[in-house]
Amino acid sequence: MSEEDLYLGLDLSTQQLKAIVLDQNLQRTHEASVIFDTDLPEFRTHGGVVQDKSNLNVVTAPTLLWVKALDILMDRLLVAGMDFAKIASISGTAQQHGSVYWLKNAENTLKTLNPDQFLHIQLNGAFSIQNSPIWMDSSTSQECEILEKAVGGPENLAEITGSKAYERFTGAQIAKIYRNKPESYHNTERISLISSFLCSLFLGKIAPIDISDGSGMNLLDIKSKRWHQKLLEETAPNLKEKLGDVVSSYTILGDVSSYFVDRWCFRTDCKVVAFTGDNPASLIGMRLSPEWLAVSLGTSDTIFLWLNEPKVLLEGHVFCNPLDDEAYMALLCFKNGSLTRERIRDSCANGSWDLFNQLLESTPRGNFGNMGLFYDRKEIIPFVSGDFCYNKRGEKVTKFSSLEVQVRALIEGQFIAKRAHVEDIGFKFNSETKILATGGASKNKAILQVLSDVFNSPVYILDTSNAAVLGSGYQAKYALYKKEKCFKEVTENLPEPKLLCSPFQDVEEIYIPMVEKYRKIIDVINYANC
Ligand code: ADP
Ligand code: XUL
Repeated sequence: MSEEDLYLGLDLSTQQLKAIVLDQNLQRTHEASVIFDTDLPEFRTHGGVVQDKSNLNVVTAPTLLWVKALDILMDRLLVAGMDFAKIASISGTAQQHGSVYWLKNAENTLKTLNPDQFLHIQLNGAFSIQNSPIWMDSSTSQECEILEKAVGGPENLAEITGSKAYERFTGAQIAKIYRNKPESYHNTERISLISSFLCSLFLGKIAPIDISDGSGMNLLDIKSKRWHQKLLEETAPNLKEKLGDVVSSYTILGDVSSYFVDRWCFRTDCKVVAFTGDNPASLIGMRLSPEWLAVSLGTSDTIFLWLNEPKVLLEGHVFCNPLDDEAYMALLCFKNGSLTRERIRDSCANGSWDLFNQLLESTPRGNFGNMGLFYDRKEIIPFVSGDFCYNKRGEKVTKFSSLEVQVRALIEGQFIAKRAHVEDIGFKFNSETKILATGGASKNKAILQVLSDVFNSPVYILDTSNAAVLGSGYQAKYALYKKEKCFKEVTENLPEPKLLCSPFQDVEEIYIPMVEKYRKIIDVINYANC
């Protein structure tokens, strides 16, 4: 290992393929990206995906698009001045749950690629299913029922695999392919997750699925870290052989393939480290440890937690931890995040975040007892939609008495709900708890102050707008040094998160009762929906 060594991280997300190159201090030296819709218009994707016109629940992406994107990305890195011979190791990440179907003999093609030709020319005939189902698909409710029944219900499935059955999860997607296209299924040599598919291109053979991304399939026993036999049998025949064995997320899988050595001048001993899902990679990129709660305020809002023990979650997901085989991580997804905040900003503050913040800051903590819950789209946790506004007497009203009350009701309501659900999964708040805020709305200090108050915890920010791709760069280095150093030591030169907001003294008196009020409201809504 030399001081000159560099680390390559990749992220194949829904809309683009990104690469980042990091030096020994994990500072970026090069970056490149390929936007699917605009850089590869011939695939006719919108937002990187293809929605079936006859059934809007069916959402896929052309597998070859991703291969072609890699051809372009490599060229762009070269144009940016990249000397690939300096790269000591590669790791990567991808949108979770989607699957890639390799046609018989595809592995042989991968092993014998001609360095004079593009990958997409040579892999054109390598897939038995041309369009990969992705995480936005929601067309597999029947298959979900079958999986839950196979193990005695949703709770048992959640205990075994970390999640109850979800339509986007890979098990249900594979089951649907087997039922609808049995011939294509039988012609499939191997099935990869999108992360292990991208890894396979660098490795020159089919890469194993890592346990962390593998936890997003409803097929892996997250405690034994082995495929669950009964669930495999219920899904499709001979599935074990098609999936191959799983590995720890930081496993060094081997040297980069001769294709990359001959075409792009990688060194022959450049290591390929297992690739993982974007949420596990974000946990790495945020350098999360057990006392932290990461709250990402993006298009949708997500909460990440480090777990030392697995838990049974009926709302949310438990994945094997990508840094530590003994540990786990929890992920809670809330669909109504920034887009709902934008809706209220537009109706109350004329589209201005500054005005929105003035309104928010002109109301007191607790909002005079008013409380609002706003779900523009059917929420994931809880499974409800619509606006729910309650005045200080607890009466349901159609709207609040003023714009400022409306704005505070939205922000408090969003964070009160998150606190309730984080408590529900057993997270214990104490004086050590710290919140790491990321995502687009983490720029907004007024919103973060409410987050700090509702959770009664200090809020920090980290300049990691690209946590997933950074995480894969960190993992590339960590895997090489794992025998000598822990993750904290490998990343010790990176800046610490910056403290932005601290909670006011009186917040527990105000927000503990509001969290209880929220629980009652949700019970009533759920009862009415039954
Ligand atoms: P994604 O989850 O798609 O990666 P981002 O994390 O980039 O998205 O977040 C995008 C969102 O950030 C936008 O929808 C926007 O509403 C929100 N945002 C940007 N600036 C602000 C701000 N100053 N205050 C609140 N929200 C903001
Ligand atoms: C997580 C999920 C998405 C995808 C795409 O369960 O479906 O976050 O990983 O980013």
